[in-house]
Amino acid sequence: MSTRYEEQQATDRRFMAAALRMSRKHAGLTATNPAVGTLLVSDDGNGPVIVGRGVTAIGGRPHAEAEALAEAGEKARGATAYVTLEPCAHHGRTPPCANALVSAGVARVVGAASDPDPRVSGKGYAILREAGIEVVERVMADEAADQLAGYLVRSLKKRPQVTLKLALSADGMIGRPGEGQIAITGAISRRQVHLMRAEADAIVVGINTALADDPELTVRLPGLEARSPVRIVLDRLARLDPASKLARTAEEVPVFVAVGPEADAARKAELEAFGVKSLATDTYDGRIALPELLEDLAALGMMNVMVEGGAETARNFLADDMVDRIVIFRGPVELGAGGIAAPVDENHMPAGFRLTRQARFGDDSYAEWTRNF
Ligand code: AOF
Ligand code: ZN
Repeated sequence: MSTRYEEQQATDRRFMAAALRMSRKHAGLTATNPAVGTLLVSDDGNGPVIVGRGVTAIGGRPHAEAEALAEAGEKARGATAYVTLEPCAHHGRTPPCANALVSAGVARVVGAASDPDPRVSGKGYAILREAGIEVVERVMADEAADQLAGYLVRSLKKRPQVTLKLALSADGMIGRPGEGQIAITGAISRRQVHLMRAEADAIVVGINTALADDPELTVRLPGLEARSPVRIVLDRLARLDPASKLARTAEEVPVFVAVGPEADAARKAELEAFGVKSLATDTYDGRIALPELLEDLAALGMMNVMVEGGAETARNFLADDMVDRIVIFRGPVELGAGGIAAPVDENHMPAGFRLTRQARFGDDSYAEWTRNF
């Protein structure tokens, strides 16, 4: 027989898991704000019923709580609110969510992650408790931290969370020199990559990859085409080809070139005529200063950046200690001698990374390593 307390805990976890899943709907669409989920659940003795649901709106506002309270109306009175992030306590562009929950007569608030934003940090929960609301913190906190990692990393480190994505052949290569894009992984992996793109705020590649592969770097999943994130090329000398797919689609999906002070002004102007925007960045050792670039991206509100290639770019991000998550898709094909060796693989992870996810996508294996932040 489980106790009432254990039953309550199981119910809380179930609804928090649902709130977390729901919030993913807007992952990658809410910058500068994190994508938060809220469920309002009332129980009149016949079991819990969801009376309101909210996800941080596209563009970041209204906040999740406001959306859920709007749906619930009077039904919020006496309900339990499940919030994946501590409700805000500040008068920003919207009134504080903590106060809105109090005014609506919510009886209980169950929270997952705490908000490191100094305007909120602990104050949101304090407002609720002072109003006599029962507050339970840190329910599914690890899962919430994983999902809100981009926001948390940005708050703590003033840069976005960086995910390094690699597709490796069975013999540990990422490609063959001069051959452009080679299919290493299968269709299911490709769809996963596109889903990851959809949930990111930006995709980064080096200029060599942009020139060799002429990639588009958009989301091409049915129904999610509109969710392509910003595309960024590390292009110290502004060498991106104005005839490239990236430049030619810059009006539809933004393209930035991170250029050094030594970039040719005429080349920059030519790219800008296509709608490509330049991000002036310092350089060192003949390459773009990644910490500075990432700080600029965080200042633009970005929380999740995905690094997609190539080997040199991956190596630079690792060398500068700017990687938080490494994901490896490994396909069954062999590329043979003369291939471009992977900068990192399953058996050679940098210190501090631990295996956090594994899956199989058709004939490919997938694994993800994460570093604590
Ligand atoms: C919430 N619910 O759904 C989100 C929150 O610029 P503002 O006024 O929108 O405030 C941004 C801050 O709000 C952000 O730094 C974070 O602390 C919080 N995000 N809070 O109560 C939400 N997205
Ligand atoms: Zn809020």
